Amino acid sequence: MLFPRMDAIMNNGRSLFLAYDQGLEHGPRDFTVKNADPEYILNIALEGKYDGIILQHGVAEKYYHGPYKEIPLIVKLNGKSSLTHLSPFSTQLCSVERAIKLGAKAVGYTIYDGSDMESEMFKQFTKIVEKAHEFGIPVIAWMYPRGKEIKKDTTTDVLAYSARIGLELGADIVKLKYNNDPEGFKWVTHNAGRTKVVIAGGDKQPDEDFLKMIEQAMKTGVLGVAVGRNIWQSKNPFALSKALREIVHNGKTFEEVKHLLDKED
Ligand code: FBP
Repeated sequence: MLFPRMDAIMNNGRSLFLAYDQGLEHGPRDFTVKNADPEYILNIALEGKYDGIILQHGVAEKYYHGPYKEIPLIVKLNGKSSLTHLSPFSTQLCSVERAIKLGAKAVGYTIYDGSDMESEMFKQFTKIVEKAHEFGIPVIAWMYPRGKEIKKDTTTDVLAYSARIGLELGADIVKLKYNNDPEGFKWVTHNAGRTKVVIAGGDKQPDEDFLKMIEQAMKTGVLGVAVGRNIWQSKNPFALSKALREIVHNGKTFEEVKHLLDKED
């Protein structure tokens, strides 16, 4: 087994990932004419110097070419649409080997802990960890507690349990929702142990509120962020990415970077 090469998706000990798998998860309701085009997103990732672009294998195969290869690719190995209302379950769609052929530097997988189907996802995820680590590829677990017993998915207890499951199952990074409770979230990152934590973005919020949330979250022991709609649904995704990068990678505050938002893309 090789030691997973985390450096390929980190910079100065921090990570900034751009998520673009929502076309499968949510469908075109998230899109405009502009951001439905994967090239638009890849240009944001390239210019914004993201440490990873998260794509499904189909999009990677058709668009991850030429200059875009500079952006480290993270292939999401499972996924589901929002067209069904079955128990939360997201099955594996792409193999680790295919992801590597497409150029992946890391792979991702969503686990709905708390779902009736969690054992199936635990099993698939564990096999992915085994295979990816044979190749020295880090594995990111989207830990999304979901199911009849999960009344609220952002309490500190629920998030800390999710973080811990990620560690127990061999994730190198867990992706979690941030609950706007910095003290509580320190308990969450503590429970992740040597597994690193990145936070998800969620529904679009005003650019300023989004950056303030990230500034706060960065003080809780997280590695960084893996965000999508808050960036590419913004009117100024390029300027916003620059400001975000300053906060995540250079420890700047919202007050120090807000002037960057004045510049229109
Ligand atoms: P956003 O920053 O746009 O919320 O993306 C994060 C993400 O984890 C995506 O990778 C994924 O497509 C989506 O959220 C899943 O969201 P949900 O299952 O909550 O609808």
